[in-house]
Amino acid sequence: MSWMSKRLFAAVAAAVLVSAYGPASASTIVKIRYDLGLNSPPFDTVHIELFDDTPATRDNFLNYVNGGDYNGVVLHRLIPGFVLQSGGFTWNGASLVHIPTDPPVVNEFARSNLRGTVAMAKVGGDPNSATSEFFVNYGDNSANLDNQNGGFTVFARVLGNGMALLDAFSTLPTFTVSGLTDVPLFNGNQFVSMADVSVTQLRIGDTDLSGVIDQADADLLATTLIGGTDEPQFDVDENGTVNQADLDLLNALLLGDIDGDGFVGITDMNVVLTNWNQSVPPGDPLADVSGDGFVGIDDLNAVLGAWNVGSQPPPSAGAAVPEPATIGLLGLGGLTLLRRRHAS
Ligand SMILES: [Ca+2]
Ligand SMILES: [Ca+2]
Ligand SMILES: [Ca+2]
Ligand SMILES: [Ca+2]
Repeated sequence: MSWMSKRLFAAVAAAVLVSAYGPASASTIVKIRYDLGLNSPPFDTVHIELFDDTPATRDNFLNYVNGGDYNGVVLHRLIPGFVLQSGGFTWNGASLVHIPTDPPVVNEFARSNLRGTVAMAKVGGDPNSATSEFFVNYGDNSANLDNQNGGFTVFARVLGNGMALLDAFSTLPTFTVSGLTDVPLFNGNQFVSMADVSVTQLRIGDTDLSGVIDQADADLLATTLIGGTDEPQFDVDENGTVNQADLDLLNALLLGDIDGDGFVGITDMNVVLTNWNQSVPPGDPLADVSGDGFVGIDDLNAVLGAWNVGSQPPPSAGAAVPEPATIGLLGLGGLTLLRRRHAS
């Protein structure tokens, strides 16, 4: 083993100790994918994290989400620098009509209406009147919205670079449609609608929320260690703080995740075992994690070193997912056997 790979695997071993931390309580994440028609920016999805300290508001919002009620709902009120409001109206071909609403939810104002937070809209003069409509705060609206009408209940925040997309919306011209005075439209005639609003699972380590875990996520995490963040996808070891240990663990994951599914497990080990004792061309990434041109114990150690790190993507229909405990036993048994073979 070269000096470099010794250093590498020492780092991996250190990362394994860190992964012994238990997972923190998972927050609820809702993904909002916008239908942008032909006007597609580089991305179209925003993730918001729901707060647990406004439970009635959270559950009310989730009722609409899980009922599919927000799908097709348009952005209907844009005030640049102030708010972007949605959650109320769909276009029926002739006018904007309000979606059916559940009974109003009790006001739970607790957090400030700061930039990037999401709050419930309500009827003037009635603090407990929020139903389906919500808005994103473009700026620090605390001086106004924390006091008006009992305070507007902040129940979520925009994650990652989601505000970049919402900021882009704020440049759209607005029109009066069906009596609503500030409706943003593309090309003067195209609504911005929410194509899909659904509860989703954040993949820990997918720091840029792209859906795949790769070097870009490690690069972003490295930057974040300087800039600071408390977003859950950055906290790879799920201990509540983001620091070097998370970067070490993410790097270990990238090393051991040979098949690139964002999780280090049995499928990665199988790639190593299938190619065991084979010489491979220099730089061939297949199984030869250590890059020494040979698939052997160092590559297996990389997989074991990050074992069970990452989050497994949802299994495709019919695919069997082995129990983690069983995987661990198989893996360790295989290691003992292979070490013996290697030494002889
Ligand atoms: Ca990613
Ligand atoms: Ca951490
Ligand atoms: Ca994998
Ligand atoms: Ca190797």
